[in-house]
Amino acid sequence: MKKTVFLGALAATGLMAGAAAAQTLEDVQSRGTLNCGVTTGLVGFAAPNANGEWEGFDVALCRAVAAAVLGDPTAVEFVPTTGKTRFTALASGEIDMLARNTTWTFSRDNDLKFEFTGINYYDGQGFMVPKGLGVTSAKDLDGATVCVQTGTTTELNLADFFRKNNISYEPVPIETNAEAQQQYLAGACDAYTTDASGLAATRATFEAPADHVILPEIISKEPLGPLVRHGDNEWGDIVRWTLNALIAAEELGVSSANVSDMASAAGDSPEINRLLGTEGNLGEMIGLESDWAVQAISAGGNYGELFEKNIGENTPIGLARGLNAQWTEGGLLYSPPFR
Ligand SMILES: N[C@@H](CCC(=O)N[C@@H](CS)C(=O)NCC(=O)O)C(=O)O
Repeated sequence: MKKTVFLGALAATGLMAGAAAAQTLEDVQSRGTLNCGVTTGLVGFAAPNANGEWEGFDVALCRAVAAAVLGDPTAVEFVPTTGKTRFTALASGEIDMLARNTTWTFSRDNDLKFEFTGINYYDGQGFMVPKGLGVTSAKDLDGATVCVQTGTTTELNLADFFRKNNISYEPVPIETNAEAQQQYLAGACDAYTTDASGLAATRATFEAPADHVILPEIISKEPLGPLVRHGDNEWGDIVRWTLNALIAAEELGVSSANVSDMASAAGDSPEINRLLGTEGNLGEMIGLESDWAVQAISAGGNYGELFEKNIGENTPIGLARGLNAQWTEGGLLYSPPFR
């Protein structure tokens, strides 16, 4: 019942924000900064570093959008949001876009009235347990206490999984990843469940990561991506095509190391020329400068560079590309053409 009331209120806010939504590009340009909603902290995806600067794979997307629109990847105000507060923050206009490990679902799109503008990480939900528990499969968790973040798809999938397998569990509801980590390590729950990337990121910060295992079952699809308000199409296109530009740049071999060279004069790849604005007028079509994609790619690199730097196999998080490889490498990343 409580949930219905909450969603109802959110829908009303969404409608009010809808009227102002079409303004977002102008708002960002006149403000001179992008208000980007991120997590409260998930190392590798979005967290402040020792100097208090936000870093991570989702943070990099905010910076790429700021670079494309404002020519400055540092012109971003990062707004920390929890699983519960993120949608109100977007619907109310407090943030211009959300880049926060957020799963694209039917009801978030159609009921909460948001527009997902792509997928920057194909994920799925998993479980982590202390090795000492001796559990090797999620199906052995009958009767377990499970730490889970509220306001997430995680909560719903957890219920579905136990119901489908006719086993029981006791949820330990938690608001933030930091709190979940603390509760889990203190033994307040037998298992922690969240997106598999989040489990890897969380475990990487443990003192003894090897004392914890991530169980083999992936119980859901979690296509994570950036979102804007429904009806905010022009702005949505900018977020969508900035992500596509980073993905296409990797496919086409454009990187932070060679982008300024490649952008200095038209080369012999027509698609690279269109992407970098040395040919055609794609920038104008999207309401931006002709070098918008050059700016986005220069901000932190192409998709592959952002992946390797923040969450890849040579980082403590150690994620393989897997489904997040380019389509040419057997993965799901597939940018529509730049033409
Ligand atoms: N993808 C799921 C779960 C998102 C989620 O809350 N993930 C956690 C762990 S991966 C997170 O980002 N926590 C950071 C925080 O607590 O601020 C959803 O969209 O509901």
